[in-house]
Amino acid sequence: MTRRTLIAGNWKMNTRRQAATELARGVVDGLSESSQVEVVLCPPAVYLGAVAECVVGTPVGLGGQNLYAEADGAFTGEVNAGMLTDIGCGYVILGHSERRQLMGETDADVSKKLHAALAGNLVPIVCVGETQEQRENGETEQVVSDQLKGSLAGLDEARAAGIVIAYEPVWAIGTGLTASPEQAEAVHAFIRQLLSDDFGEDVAGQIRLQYGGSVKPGNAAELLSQKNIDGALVGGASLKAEDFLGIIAAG
Ligand code: G2H
Repeated sequence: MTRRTLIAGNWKMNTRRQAATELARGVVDGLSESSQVEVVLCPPAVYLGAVAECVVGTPVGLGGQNLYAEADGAFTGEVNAGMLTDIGCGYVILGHSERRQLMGETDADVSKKLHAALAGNLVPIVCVGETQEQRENGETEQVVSDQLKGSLAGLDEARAAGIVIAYEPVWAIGTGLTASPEQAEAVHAFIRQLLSDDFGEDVAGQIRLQYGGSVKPGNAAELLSQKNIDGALVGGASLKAEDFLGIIAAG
């Protein structure tokens, strides 16, 4: 099963309009024409429109960092799937650990968002991952399994093949610590097996699994060479075009 490598830049709550457009243009201009890697930029929601203008007509895609799982209505401050597709998004990050930890997002919330994303023709990038304490207690597989089952609740085989899972060990996010390629591959293989149990081997073989957590140009090639690592969700290193392009080149 060949899975196209997917490198997504999660800009989190960074940049201003000018920095966002310069960064997007830097990625678009620096992308090798022969690159086989799929590239997606996920800027803050308020800059999606400005970044969309930079990437429209290029191979670079656009994604949201979150959505609200309801149709239009009285939901002050929220953005829904229809708005994201309208502005040019093809992807949306869901259940990032920062949203789980800081905004109290639960697996049930993520599941609702997943179904809203799919109904809105967005590819969901569903994030899972254990904390340092959970890893030290030997709970990694249980935590990842619970998050995955809860977040994908109600998903059928037909739609499962199109989703993306990002394994992001919380202890490696923005800390400079990175899971070793072997540590990351072990959890990715475990996730692939869980997906196979739920959706069958064929569908599981089509689902792309990204690694996230302090991915940099210097560690990307080894991570991306692992059998079950099909891409990267990049935070800090996606804020400099040169670094992000270095990661893409490693794919
Ligand atoms: C993990 C990752 C992007 P960073 O959150 O989602 O961020 O690369 O800064 O660890």
